[in-house]
Amino acid sequence: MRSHPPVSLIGVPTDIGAGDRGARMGPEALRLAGLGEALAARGVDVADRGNLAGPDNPWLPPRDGYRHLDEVVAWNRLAMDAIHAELKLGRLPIMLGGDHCLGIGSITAVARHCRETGKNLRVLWLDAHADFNTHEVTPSGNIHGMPVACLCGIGPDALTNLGGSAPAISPSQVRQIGIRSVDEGEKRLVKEHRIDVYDMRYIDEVGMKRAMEQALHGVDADTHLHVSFDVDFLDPSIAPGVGTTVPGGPGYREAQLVMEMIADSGRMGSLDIVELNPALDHRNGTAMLAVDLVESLFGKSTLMRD
Ligand code: HAR
Ligand code: MN
Ligand code: MN
Ligand code: MN
Repeated sequence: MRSHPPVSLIGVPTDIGAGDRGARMGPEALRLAGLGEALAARGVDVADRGNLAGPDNPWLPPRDGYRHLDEVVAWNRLAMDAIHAELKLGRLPIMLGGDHCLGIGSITAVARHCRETGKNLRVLWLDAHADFNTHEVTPSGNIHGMPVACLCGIGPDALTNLGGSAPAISPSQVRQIGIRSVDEGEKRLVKEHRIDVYDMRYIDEVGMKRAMEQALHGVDADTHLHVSFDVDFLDPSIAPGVGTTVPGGPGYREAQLVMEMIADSGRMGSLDIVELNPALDHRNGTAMLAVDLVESLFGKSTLMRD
C-alpha cells in the first residue's frame, strides 16, 4: 500500500455562498458517514481539527450581484488560514464543506504554499458547473457559482486578493471534469480564459479514462495536485444530497475511475469536499458515497496494481 502524508480534516460548516441552505451540515454528515475512520483503516494518520466558526447566514437577496459578500470573505479567510497552517505542517488538508465558494480560500492557501515550496499547482475541478460567473453575468448572485473566476483574478478585490497576491492561480492550472451546466454569460468567460474543460459531451465521446489521462498529463514529482470535489459532479441518481443537481453526470464506476486515476498519480496534496447538503439527502447516502470515493482517492481500489 502506498504511504500517504498525514491528513487533517477541517470542517467549514457554512452555506453562505449557496442558493439553498443545508451545506452547513456537510462536515457532520461526512463524519457520521465515517470519513475519518475509513482513512484511518487504510493506514492514514488522520487528525480531525473540528469545525471553523464564522458568521451566520443572513439569507438576504443579492446586492450589486453578490449575495453575502462580506460573510463569504470572512469564511474564506478562515478556511485559507486553517488550510495553509496544515500545509505548512506537511499535512494533507481535507476541507469538509460547506458550499463551493470555500474553494477560493482553500485554493488560495494551496497556491501560496506552492509558491513557498516551489511546487507546480494543478487544480482538478470535479463539478457539474464551471463556477466561473461574475457579478455581471451571474443568474443568482450566489458566490458558489464564482470561485474559479475569483481564483483567476476575476471578481471582487476582497476575494481575488484574499491571499495578498492576485491572481491566486492562472487558468492554465485548472482542469474541469464533468461539466454540464454553464450559464450563457459564463460560457463566454470560460472560453475567453481558455479553461481546460472536459465536459460530459467530451467524456461521452472519448471516455473517462482518456479524459482523465489528458487532465493529468504533465503531473509529475514536482506537482501539487489539488482536488476540488463538488459532490454535484456525480449523477443525481446516485448523489441526490446536493442543492443544484444536474442530470447526466458520472455514474458510480466512472466516478470511481476518476478517483483511482488520481490516486495512481500519487500527487494529491489537498482536497475539498463541497456542496454536500444533508437536508436534501436520503439516509446520509450521498455522504456515504462521498466517503467511498475518498477511500478510492487514497488507493482503496488499486490493490491489484501495487
Ligand atoms: N451557475 C449557477 C449560478 O451561478 C449555479 C451554480 C451552482 N454552483 C454550485 N457549485 N453548486 O458548482 O448561480
Ligand atoms: Mn462547484
Ligand atoms: Mn506554506
Ligand atoms: Mn456544482
